[in-house]
Amino acid sequence: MNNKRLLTIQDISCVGQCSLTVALPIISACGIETSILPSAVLSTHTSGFSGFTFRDLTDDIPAIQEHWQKEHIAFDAIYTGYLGSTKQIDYVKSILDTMLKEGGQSIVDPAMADNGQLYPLFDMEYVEAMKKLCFAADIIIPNITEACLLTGLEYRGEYDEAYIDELLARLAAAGAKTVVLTGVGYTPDTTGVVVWENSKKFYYQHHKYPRGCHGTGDVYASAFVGAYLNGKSVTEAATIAADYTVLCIEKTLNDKDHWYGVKFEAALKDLILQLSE
Ligand code: PXL
Repeated sequence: MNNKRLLTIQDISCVGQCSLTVALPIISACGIETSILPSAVLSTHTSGFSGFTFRDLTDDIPAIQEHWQKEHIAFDAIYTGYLGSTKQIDYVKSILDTMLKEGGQSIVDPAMADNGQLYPLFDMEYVEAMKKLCFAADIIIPNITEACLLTGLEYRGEYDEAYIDELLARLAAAGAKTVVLTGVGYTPDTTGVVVWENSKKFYYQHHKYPRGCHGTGDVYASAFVGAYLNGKSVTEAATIAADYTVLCIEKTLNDKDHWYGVKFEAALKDLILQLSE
């Protein structure tokens, strides 16, 4: 166990294996003290369930921040995911600006869209606010859809390396520091992750399973954060998180009823082993 303390800000989807119910166990299993700030409480996630409840916790955030400041609480890293409202993004930006220890790292997963579409509760005002958070962060973890929304590049389901280079160039021009771009595949049966750091590009390709699994973005980002805070480089952490996510998908594929998330619990021991190597 190292002595790093992380804060993660994202929603509690009570059922559905995403956001905090994924981030907390994965990052804790990586040996990192994990504090949480729930952005909202939902009965389930919003992709595939209907009639979910949604309680926005935006108005609770300033008092929570104020209390932490009175207690001189600060974090070695802050990792944000799915947020509750456009107004909340400004509050979260203030937490990133004021609650990190010196040299602390901010890691933002814009968690707002996939497969060319915004998630149900979001609009372009939310995207505009998310730009401010992403372009101030040390590391961002968007998928291609989110990167397109952040840069105004047209989303394409099929693309070549020049398209990805254009996306990375636009992110960099807008202020992105280090980018971990997920879901990048140049052939039908492969996908992977592109890391853009210090103007250098690194690509890790792996197998793509035909069935898309919900929640893999959160599993990936959480494993990345856990590995990175264990002292792995960005490229090592990106690779470890990719291997872990693929394993989680493999543990889930044979269960047709398990459509709402991946069985990340079944692969945690493999992630822990990887980190001890
Ligand atoms: O996995 C991203 C996510 C997180 N939280 C909620 C969601 C989604 C994706 O749909 O609906 C509530």
